[in-house]
Amino acid sequence: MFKRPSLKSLLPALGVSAILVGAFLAPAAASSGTGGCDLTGSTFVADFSGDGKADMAQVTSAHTCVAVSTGTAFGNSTVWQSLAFYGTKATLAGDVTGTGKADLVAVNAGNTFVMTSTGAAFGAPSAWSSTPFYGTQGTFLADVNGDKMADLVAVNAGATFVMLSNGTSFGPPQLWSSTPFYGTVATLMGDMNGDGKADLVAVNAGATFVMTANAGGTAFNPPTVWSSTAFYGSKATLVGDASGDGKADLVAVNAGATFVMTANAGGTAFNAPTAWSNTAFYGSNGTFLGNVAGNPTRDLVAVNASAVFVMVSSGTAFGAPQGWF
Ligand SMILES: [Ca+2]
Ligand SMILES: [Ca+2]
Ligand SMILES: [Ca+2]
Ligand SMILES: [Ca+2]
Repeated sequence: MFKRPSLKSLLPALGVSAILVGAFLAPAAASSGTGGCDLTGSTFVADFSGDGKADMAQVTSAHTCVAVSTGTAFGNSTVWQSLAFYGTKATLAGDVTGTGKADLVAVNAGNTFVMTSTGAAFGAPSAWSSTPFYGTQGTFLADVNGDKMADLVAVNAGATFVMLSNGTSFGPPQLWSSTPFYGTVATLMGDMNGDGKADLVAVNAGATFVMTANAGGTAFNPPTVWSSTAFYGSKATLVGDASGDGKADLVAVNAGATFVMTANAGGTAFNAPTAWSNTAFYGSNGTFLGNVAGNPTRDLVAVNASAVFVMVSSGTAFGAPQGWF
């Protein structure tokens, strides 16, 4: 989900915004040192400060930095924890404590650690599980039972398991589906039907399937076809509520345009694809969906080596690129 394709930087169409970069970043800033926050490392877009606007975090082997969103830009990136914090199997962001502030989770082969957010810093890492728990097809952090605390989900080739968060630790693994369910193009998670519980999405070359979390939040329902249209992006395929109706949508980022399939009103299938932007827009260090502007819609964020751009969603389209960092 947070893969960092090795892509070239943003296309020339965005060059006009590049002049904003110098205001925030010293040229050739080093990644080492206690205060050397820059755009190196893995990027996460989530609301770490808890004000309703998604922020940007950078996890490096030296420290974790956060640049808080003002709603129209990301502020200075500052050290929130001066420790190395990442998992050998996965590093994930989500609100595991239910405080409204996103935390960081490191999944190792034999245990899982959490750094909780205070809203202005990350606390010291603490062990939340000493059970080996990760998936061969994907490891995700999402609230599958609707209690506002993000849970760990491990997708294997033949089954999907969940470890529920209780706010201070992850519980024992539970079998949530014994149906093989993952996508040949992408496996993603989001609340597709708007019931407050995260669902699994499998994107294949010619169709997209969804396994919704059941009403009781105890297992995944059987898979259903949500679209038989080929739909994925050459640069990124993302899930998030771009339209702002409470149901997550599927976003395909191509080299020259971005398309969206919104979830239908009933939360039972995807509507037909529509173009939301004809601007080339993707990042060399990752492309993300997050409500950085603070409205109900998720915006598109392109993180490059030395600059970050945002296209704010109107609910039916993405606006022109803006320099945010
Ligand atoms: Ca925030
Ligand atoms: Ca939960
Ligand atoms: Ca759901
Ligand atoms: Ca939506």
